[in-house]
Amino acid sequence: MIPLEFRRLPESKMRAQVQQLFEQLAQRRTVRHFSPEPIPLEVVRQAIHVAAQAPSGANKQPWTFVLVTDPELKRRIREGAEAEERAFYGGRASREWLEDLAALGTDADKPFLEIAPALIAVFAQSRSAGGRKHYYVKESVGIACGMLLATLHLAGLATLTHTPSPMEFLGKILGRPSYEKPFLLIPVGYPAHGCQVPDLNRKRLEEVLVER
Ligand code: IYR
Repeated sequence: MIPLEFRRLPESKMRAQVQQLFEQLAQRRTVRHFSPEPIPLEVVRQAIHVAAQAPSGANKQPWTFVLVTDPELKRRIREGAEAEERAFYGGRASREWLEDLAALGTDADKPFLEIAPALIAVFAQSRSAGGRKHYYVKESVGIACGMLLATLHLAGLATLTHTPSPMEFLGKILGRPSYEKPFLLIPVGYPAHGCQVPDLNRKRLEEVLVER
């Protein structure tokens, strides 16, 4: 054990911080139309380093982030994703699911997988390379992904949480070992000029918070 480094803030500072974060993060929107312009990759690498500070079950840190910028790999990932998405939109998805997606305007075409300058493929490790068990893997990797999305947004970059399903093609294309399962595919970049997003609302605090 070592002493904790912890700085108490005056209440006025606490309020200001949380208000500022609310205003910034409420602005985050999933973007599906990217500009092909390059982005500072060092910022993306640092954002991944931030994500890797997330808490995890027994501190196993059961995540791998693959930063993909190679055009040929992006092309193959698009090909793999679109094959799954065609099956999804062409019959695998229930009618209710397709109804729920209608407002988003999505379909099986995923040009953003080639246009976005970078893709982050996040993998969840069910165990270590040496065979040791990992715990609460989805919770841990989910928290890290939340931190990653928030960081990239605060750093001025747009993201999309893309989950073609199933994603087995990702592990094959990127040469990941069998104990790593694809978790999330995150295109990163600047929004295309004139990019539009669905007009959606977030729930009010009273709808999501219960106090007892
Ligand atoms: N993976 C598909 C479908 C899709 C599913 C959900 I849930 C979304 O919030 C959005 C899309 C696609 O990417 O089009």
